[in-house]
Amino acid sequence: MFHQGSILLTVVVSIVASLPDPLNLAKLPEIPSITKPTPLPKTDAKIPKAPQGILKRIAVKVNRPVSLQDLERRMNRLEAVLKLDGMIQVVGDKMIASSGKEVDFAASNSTCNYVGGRIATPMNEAENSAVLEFAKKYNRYVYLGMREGPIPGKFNYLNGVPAVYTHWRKGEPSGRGTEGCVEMYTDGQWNDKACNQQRLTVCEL
Ligand SMILES: [Ca+2]
Repeated sequence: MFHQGSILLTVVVSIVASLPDPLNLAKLPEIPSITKPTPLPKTDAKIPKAPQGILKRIAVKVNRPVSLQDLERRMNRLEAVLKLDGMIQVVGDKMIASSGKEVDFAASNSTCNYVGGRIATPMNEAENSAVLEFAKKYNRYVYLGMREGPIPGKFNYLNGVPAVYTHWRKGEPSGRGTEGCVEMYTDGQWNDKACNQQRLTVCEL
């Protein structure tokens, strides 16, 4: 029995050995040895020196020199995105924006100064409308960049110059020296008001 099995095994092994190699293993090419990749050329080397750091940083990013026109185009696109989202209002050369926070007049003014602007100070109807957009968006009153001067009921810009444009609600200003700040209602009209209330911060930049 063992003898017959041994013969059978030998026959099977012989047949398998005589079959063609289905994978053609003997002819597979040698696996090339792994070598370090060729380093990419340094992009900095192709870019001429930019006049300012910001231009250079963008140039490296887009891999070509950047002109002031390119920079302006990029900024216009950013501005458009912010407008689209209602994050900013642009009127004339002013950009109006809000922190969305309610604080008193001093804190509101400080916040605006901190970001390089000042508390919103509408100088005409268009600017008033731009500030109003934020009053409506947040449904909150807004302090404006004016204070009552030495004459009761007469309001000045923060540099002391008398306000040239006003949009008082009928009967305002009413404080006669007791309401030193100006707030905008959610219909765009103004009211003189104490400076320690919590009002929406809206800045112009
Ligand atoms: Ca009042």
